[in-house]
Amino acid sequence: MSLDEIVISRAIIDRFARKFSQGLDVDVAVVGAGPSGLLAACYLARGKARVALFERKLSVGGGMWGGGMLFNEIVIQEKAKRILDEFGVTTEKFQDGYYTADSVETVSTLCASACRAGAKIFNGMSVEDLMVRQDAVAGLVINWTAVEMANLHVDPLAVRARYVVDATGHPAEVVQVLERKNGIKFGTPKGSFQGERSLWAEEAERSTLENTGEIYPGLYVAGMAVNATFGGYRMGPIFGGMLFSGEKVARMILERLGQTV
Ligand code: 48F
Repeated sequence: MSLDEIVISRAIIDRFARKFSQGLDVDVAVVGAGPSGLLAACYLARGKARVALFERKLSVGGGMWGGGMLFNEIVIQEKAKRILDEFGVTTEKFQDGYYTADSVETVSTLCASACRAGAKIFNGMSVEDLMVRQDAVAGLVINWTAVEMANLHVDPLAVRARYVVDATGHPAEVVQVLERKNGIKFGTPKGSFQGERSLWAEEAERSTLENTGEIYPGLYVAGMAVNATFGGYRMGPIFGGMLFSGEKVARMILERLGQTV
C-alpha cells in the first residue's frame, strides 16, 4: 500500500472534528492544563463526566515541567503522596514529611491518565471570554492561540458547559474576565478579585485547598488561581496543594452532577 497524503490529511481533520464536536457541549470545561487542571479533568472523566480541557500552550503541564527554577524535580508533602501513588508516579522520600518526584514523569503520567480516562484535551486553544446566562456561567469562548498571538481579527467559537473550572494558575484569567466584563461580585470576602501575595508555602497550601470551590454559579476555581482570586500567598515549587485542589474541585462537581469519583 502506498501512502496517500490526502488520506493522512483527511484522517486528521475527520478525527479532530469528531473530538472537537464532542468538546463543544460538555458537563465540565476546564481551563488550563497545569497540575490542578489535569488532575481535575482526570478525576472528572473517571467519574463519567463529559470533560473538555483547554490549554493555551502546545504543551500541557503548566508550571510543573520546570520544577523549581528549571531543576525538574517537584516536592510534595507526605500526605499528597497517595495521589501520585494512585497514578503510579515514582516518588522518593527526601526527609520526614517531604517527597520528591520527577516533574517530567509527573506531568506526562497525569496527562496520559486524563486522556485515557476520557477527558478531551485541546492544546493550542485560548479561552478569551465566557458565556453568562441567567446569573450563571454557562460556557466558554475560545480561539486558537495562534490567532491570539498574531492579533488577527477572527471571531471565536463557543463551548457550552454546565460547570467551568478556572485552573489558569497565577493570572486566574477566567475569574478576571468574569469580573471585568460582567461587573459581577463573587464569593471572595471582598466580592472581587484580590491578586496573589508573596511566598509563604505553608499558608498558601492550606488556603488553596480551603478556598477551592464555586465562586459564582457555574464557575469553580482550582490550583494557583484560587490564591490569586482570594488574595492568598504563593507557594513556590511544592505541589501537594495543586493535587489536592484538582481532586477537591472534581469531587465537588461530580457531587453536583450526581456522580462520584
Ligand atoms: O500555572 P499552572 O501550572 O496552574 P496550576 O495548576 O499550578 C500552579 C503551579 O504550576 C505553580 C505553583 C504551585 O506549585 O505556583 O505555578 O494552578 O498552569 C496553568 C495553565 O493554564 C494555561 C497556561 O498556559 C498554563 O498551562 N492557561 C492560562 N490562561 C489560559 C490558559 C487561557 N485563557 N486559556 C487556556 N489556557
